[in-house]
Amino acid sequence: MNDRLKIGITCYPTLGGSGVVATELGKLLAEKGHEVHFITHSIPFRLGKFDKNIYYHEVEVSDYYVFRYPPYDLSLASKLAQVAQMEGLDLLHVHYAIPHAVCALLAKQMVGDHLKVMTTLHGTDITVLAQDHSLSDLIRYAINRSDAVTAVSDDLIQETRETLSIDRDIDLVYNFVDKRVYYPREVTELRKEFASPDEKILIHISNFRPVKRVMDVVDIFAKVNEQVPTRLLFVGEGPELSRVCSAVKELGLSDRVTFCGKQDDVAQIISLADVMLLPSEKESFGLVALEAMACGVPTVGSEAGGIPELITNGETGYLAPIGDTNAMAGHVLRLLQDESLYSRMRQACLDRARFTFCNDLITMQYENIYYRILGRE
Ligand code: GMT
Repeated sequence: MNDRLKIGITCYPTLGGSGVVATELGKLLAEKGHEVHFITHSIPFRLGKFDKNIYYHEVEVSDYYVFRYPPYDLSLASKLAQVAQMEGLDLLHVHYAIPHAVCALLAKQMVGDHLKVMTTLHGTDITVLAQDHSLSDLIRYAINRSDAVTAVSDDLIQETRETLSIDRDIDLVYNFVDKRVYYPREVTELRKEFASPDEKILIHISNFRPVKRVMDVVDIFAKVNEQVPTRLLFVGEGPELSRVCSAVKELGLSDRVTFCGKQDDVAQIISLADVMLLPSEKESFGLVALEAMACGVPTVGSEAGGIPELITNGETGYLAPIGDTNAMAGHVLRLLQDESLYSRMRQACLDRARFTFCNDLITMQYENIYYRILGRE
């Protein structure tokens, strides 16, 4: 390693893909010898075992009676500045412009210009919040003032430029999975508990927000199950869950569908499945599809956002227009009924995950940007 860095990381510690990527990146940087300080409101859920290079600083929110709403953002900014000064941080790597980049920029003003701010965009800032005119100027400010900005897909970069009229450099750094965790697990015995040998298994993992179009998953599954006996595993929870449960019941499919709730060992569950379903309306990247790819499980989903940059249509999965559940069901059936196609695609998945989205490569890309903004290339 050419230079040991002191890095502060802020993310939503309990939120889906962005929290996972931020935490895994911090762990990998610590493994490489950097000193990593997580500054968040609770311990990141994937932080795991103790490491001498990893520190955690909790943001406590003051709740004085004069505050109508406890000011989390101010507490975060003040904690970022404190930790940066106390620990002599070189940079803050924050995930999401709102509120994290805004808070980091405030901390930078308090600490001094030597503290660099790098912002990673994961989607919702741009695809949801930037549509709100009361927030768009603030998001633009956070992006323009950061020392470096990265986005998780080229599609998100283009959308950021168009939505917010931004012309500064934005680096493309794809998400990654740790190949030591995401690989095809040996699940022969466990699989017997979910399906008989003649049955196939489909899986969907999400936070069940409307944008995930989980009802399309039910629709695709019902169509596939009419021709090939199939089981469906749902992993995760969220606002659409009860609607989905009711639909499954109404279709008389309850005995073929398992709602697993939130799960930690995602690689193990994915390894049970034959196909991952991701029919989202919006998806800046689609981390679950990469997790599946690394376990040798192809994805069938929509062409939304950055998904086509991750899934090569016809090689590592199949994509169809958003909402076209007939086409998606057709693709699943083709995969499930053609063994040689399936094993070719499985191998292509393993290769692509290992070479293009590998943890070593992506960690190095982030490190190079850190050194660049610190003038230590
Ligand atoms: O998809 C979500 O609702 C969660 C959100 C998050 O913050 O984790 O996901 C976003 O970031 C992930 C990690 O970069 C991406 O894989 C997801 O595609 C992205 N979600 C959307 O764009 C809707």
